[in-house]
Amino acid sequence: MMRLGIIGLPRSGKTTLFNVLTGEDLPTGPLAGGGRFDVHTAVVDIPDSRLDALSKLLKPRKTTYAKVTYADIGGLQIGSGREELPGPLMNQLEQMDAFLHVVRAFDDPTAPHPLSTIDPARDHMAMETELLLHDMLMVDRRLQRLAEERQKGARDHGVIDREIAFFKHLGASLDRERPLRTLDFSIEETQILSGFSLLTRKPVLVLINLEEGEAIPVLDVSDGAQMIGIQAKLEMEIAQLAPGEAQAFLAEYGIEESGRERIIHACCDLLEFLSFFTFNEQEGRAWTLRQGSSALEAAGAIHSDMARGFIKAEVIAWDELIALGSIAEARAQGKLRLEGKDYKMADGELIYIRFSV
Ligand SMILES: Nc1nc2c(ncn2[C@@H]2O[C@H](COP(=O)(O)OP(=O)(O)O)[C@@H](O)[C@H]2O)c(=O)[nH]1
Ligand SMILES: [Mg+2]
Repeated sequence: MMRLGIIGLPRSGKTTLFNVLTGEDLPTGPLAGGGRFDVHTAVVDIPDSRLDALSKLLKPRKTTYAKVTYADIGGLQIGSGREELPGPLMNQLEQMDAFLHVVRAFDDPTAPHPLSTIDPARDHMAMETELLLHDMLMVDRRLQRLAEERQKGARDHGVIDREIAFFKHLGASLDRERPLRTLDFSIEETQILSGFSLLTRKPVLVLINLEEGEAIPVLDVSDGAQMIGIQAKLEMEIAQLAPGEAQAFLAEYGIEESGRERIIHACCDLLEFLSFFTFNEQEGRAWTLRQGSSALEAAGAIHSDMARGFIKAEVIAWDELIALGSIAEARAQGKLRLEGKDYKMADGELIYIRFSV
């Protein structure tokens, strides 16, 4: 399951966004949180209109959406990265697959900005800098340890020297203010890194929290991050309306996709996830996988037995099935393709696994 951590300066709208994404009703505003360490977590369905269309056609008893975990992580602020982050905060940040970085562009005198003025470019850099500083600290500490190890002769010198060179390379990138997410790592390097919580490795979706009707400012977020505009407060008000009212409201404002859907879809792109679907009489269900995953990995996501006893997969794109009108018709026309275990799954496919254990 995808885990997305909401970060940003105090009063940027993190908790407001969390409410939008999860349907919760946590208190927001100057009296709530205010920069202290504070985490709220919720697991919610990923809305998926493709799954809805398939369920309408195939009529399973129930429909199960893929899930995502959102965590509203308060406590990162200017100066946080200069020393070691408190354990519980570090622990939370480390667990995330990606960050949703909320950057404040709205003005609201009742919720003063911690730096008094509204400056999205400054705030974006400030948070990036905290993450960079934190990673520098981790890299320096590791280099010290490696130097000690080398002196003691604890491990083979060649191995230690390679690791030292690698961490120096990371340090050089950080010194140039290049987040580690902009670097490519070999399998060996990824293994070395697996024991370290380096925060700038994680993908970031920058969410510019706009004033109603305001255009998105031009920010340089080219460092492997992506950016979209949101109106968290308005979205929260919409999310708290009754479903029928919300529809009317969205239509009135000419909003095609709710903020919640837009953000989750941007995250799936950012993290290079794909969705696939399984159906039987009982249940129609959506699953998420890394892009480039095979049919065998898809089977393994459903059940380890299916991977172990994998024979073949029958595969069809969701919209092709909708156009054909039924599984029987798809089969009759030879559109239900028979694929082997190495088949690379594409986004939006319906799959039936043939297996025997
Ligand atoms: N005008 C406006 N106010 C917002 C928006 N998003 C959040 N706020 C307000 O900003 C204040 C701080 O929001 P909150 O979600 O608690 O920020 P957090 O400290 O980052 O969790 C609250 O008073 C919100 O109502 C927005 O999009 N527009
Ligand atoms: Mg908050």
